[in-house]
Amino acid sequence: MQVIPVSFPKDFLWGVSTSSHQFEGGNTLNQWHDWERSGHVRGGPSGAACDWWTDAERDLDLCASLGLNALRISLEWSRMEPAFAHWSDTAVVRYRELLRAARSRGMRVFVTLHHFTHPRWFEARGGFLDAQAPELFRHYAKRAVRSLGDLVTDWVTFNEPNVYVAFGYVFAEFPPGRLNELNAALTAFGGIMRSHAAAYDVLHREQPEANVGMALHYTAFEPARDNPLDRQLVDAYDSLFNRGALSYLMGEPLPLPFAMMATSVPEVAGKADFIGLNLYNRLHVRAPLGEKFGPGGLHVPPEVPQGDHGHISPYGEAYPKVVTAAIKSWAPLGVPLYVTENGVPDRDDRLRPWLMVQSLIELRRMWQQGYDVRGYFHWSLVDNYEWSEGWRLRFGLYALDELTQQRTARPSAELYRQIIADGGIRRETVEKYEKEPE
Ligand code: IFM
Repeated sequence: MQVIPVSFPKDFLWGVSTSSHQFEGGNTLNQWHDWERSGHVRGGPSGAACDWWTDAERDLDLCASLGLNALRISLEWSRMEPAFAHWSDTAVVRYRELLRAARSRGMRVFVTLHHFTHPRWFEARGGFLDAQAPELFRHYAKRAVRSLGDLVTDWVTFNEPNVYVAFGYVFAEFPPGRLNELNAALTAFGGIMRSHAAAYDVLHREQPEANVGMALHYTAFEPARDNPLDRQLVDAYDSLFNRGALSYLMGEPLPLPFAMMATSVPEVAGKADFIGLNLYNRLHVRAPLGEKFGPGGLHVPPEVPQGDHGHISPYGEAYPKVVTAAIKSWAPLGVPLYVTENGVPDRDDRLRPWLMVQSLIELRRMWQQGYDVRGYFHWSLVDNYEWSEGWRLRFGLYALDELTQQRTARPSAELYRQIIADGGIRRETVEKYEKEPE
């Protein structure tokens, strides 16, 4: 056995993350299906996705072969409640099969209730702008825990509400496709915080041992120049996008001027048993808005490490140090943290091994310094449908041919398997991936 200079605790969770719309296939009752059909997605529709609704078991076998002891999936609300107040037993039967199949392969399953998609009927009411949204979400959470609660206790109410509102109400990349509507974005965010609080309460009421959290995207923002304007814009992004949910959970107001536009949700304070961090990128920020730069002055310098390029914009700089920044930023909440997503779009597997090794080294350093970080979930097991980029960005440890559904391991799959089997990273691996790939 090689020397393991980077080792992890015995009970550390090693997983992969997935989501319903990106993996199941055939989800035609949600707002994303309508968005795809109206031609908004550049890289094709989700179609059969990774075919999980008929055969997730094939991929669960891959998870087992990697030695995973954890898995993150999401429930598709539009399958659970296809029409308002009409609950589907078929969906429950399939999710029960899936959860049993994962558990029998040794995985603890974290279940997300909302991962960007919801029923068409809910969107028609205004989504999280609807004053009734928390009540509707509470019913859904109750149905989930009552029908699946004997198989799962780890619940993620929302995936990346910060991305959901930014892309849906500011950048027009996700449904409902609204542009530069910061007020609506903040109102929807407030609605999500209220819905989280409602779900948190009902999950705990129905299942006293429930472990309920939320998964937030955290991006490292860097001033493009050493000037006060760039730094101010960085602060604004950081306090709103990265730490908006943290302010709510800490019972603190958002910084000005956002506090004046935001909904106050005092009932959400303290309602998180853990936080999931989804960690990928660094973006450079340049103010005032220049023509050469993306929305809001965001910019990815061409010389930084980057994976697959989006149809129009770059995905972002692959940046392992975001792990440290995010953990330090969220530590004041005082609850356990999990890296619920980390990865890079990388068809050729050029950056992925380096990113995985360096991110894990950062994570382990944080843990050694006393930060309570309990697990790592790679995004993702196989290539999957990447929202407005369709099939263009390839995030899988396994390559997927979405037409034949054939899976082919990328070298990173073997690397992850080895790290998990060793419970750490071998010296030769640390040395091999010390430097950013050219
Ligand atoms: O695919 C997404 C996922 O749905 C949410 N977090 C980021 C991933 C990669 O962009």
